[in-house]
Amino acid sequence: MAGITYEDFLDLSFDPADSDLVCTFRIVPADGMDVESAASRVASESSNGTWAALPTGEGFTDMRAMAFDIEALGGGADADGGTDAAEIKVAYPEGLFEPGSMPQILSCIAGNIMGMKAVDTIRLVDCEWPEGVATSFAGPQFGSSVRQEVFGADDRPILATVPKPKVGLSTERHAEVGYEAWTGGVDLLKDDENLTDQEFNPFHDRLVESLAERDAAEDETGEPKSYLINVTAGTNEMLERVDQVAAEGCEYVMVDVITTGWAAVQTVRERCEELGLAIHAHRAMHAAFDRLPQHGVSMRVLAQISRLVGVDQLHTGTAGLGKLANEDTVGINAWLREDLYGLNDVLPVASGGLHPGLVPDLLDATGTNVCVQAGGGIHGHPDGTHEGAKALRAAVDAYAEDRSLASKAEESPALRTAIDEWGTETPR
Ligand code: CAP
Ligand code: MG
Repeated sequence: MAGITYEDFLDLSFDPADSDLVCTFRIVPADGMDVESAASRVASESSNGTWAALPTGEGFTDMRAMAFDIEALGGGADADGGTDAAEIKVAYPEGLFEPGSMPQILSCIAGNIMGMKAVDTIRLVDCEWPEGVATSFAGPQFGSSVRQEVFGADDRPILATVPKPKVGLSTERHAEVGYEAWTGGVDLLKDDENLTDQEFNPFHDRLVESLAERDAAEDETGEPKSYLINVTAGTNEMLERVDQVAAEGCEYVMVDVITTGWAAVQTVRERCEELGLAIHAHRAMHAAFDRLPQHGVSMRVLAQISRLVGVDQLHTGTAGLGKLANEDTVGINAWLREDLYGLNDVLPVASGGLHPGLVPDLLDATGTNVCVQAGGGIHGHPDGTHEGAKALRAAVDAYAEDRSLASKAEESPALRTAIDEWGTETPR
């Protein structure tokens, strides 16, 4: 090859190798740009091309990506989709990627191309991960096995709750809320995404006091309980917090994986393996990437990345039943569970506007190998947190026993009150 230009990154008869990473993008070309030209620019800029023709030859390894499939989506396919929106596939050679480095991969497949003038919008919709790239990552240390291994919850989802108001509670009050929830039947206390180490509730105090209440709740109920404490911070500080969590005898840490960044999550994953801790991934800020259907990075891809870098539990939405906009919870959960060259699966976490009345429809959609998380749906119970926790646990137990909420409510006044309060409606 004497030199490479954009045209060298498009070949509609190209057959990707098994070792290639294949990405599907949805693009809307800029005015005056045909789909083929836009597709070749995407492949070029995300591998080793640029706007100018480049010399090649000695000392150059051909690391070109190839746009090889173009499917027109047709006029009006999307809200602002223009008439020439298309789905394109691009194959990337394995050698383009540094093994085990998620930042480097994303600088290729979701880097400069997101801002190219050649496209009005571009969305990374899906990735097919080849074995070489996927297994260069550790994947989850435990995955969904935490449900049985930590909690012995064979036939039901595990339950988590986040104290509300989300920030502002004192350490003492936070730990008390944990005790009320744990003894009501919840398995996991969870921090909110913006609670880390603030003056009103310092990290280490919260860790120690919450675990003391956890121990008391375990004694009282005879059930294992645990705590998803939010270690999110700069990487070095986060590692110190992970060490503290292990030293105090907890099983998990929680990380805001998007705001923290994938490199830091990879580093935390290594430390968690040394210490035997599971990682609960909160996805705050994911919607900055995935909310607009035409642009950004899909939640499906963010979930794939989360699995590769090795989180054990990940928020994936509520299958349309909660308070937040969700993208394809069921499809994403299926991907998190399917075989990926022997890497562990990820336990999906359904959260955001859930309450007991939604449990049957939710579990019909997600299955029971999930974590159900409710904040307002527990602490907003008319009789308080403890009764709220009992109501959610009763709803989940009813599902495991193949009984209706109405029949279970006859023996669970807490559930009766929750149903009277919220019915089976999705909150807005
Ligand atoms: C849930 C939650 C979670 C969301 C995040 C909240 O509280 O704590 O942050 O679930 O969304 O603050 O909204 P509620 P997702 O139970 O009171 O709604 O799970 O979709 O990532
Ligand atoms: Mg929250």
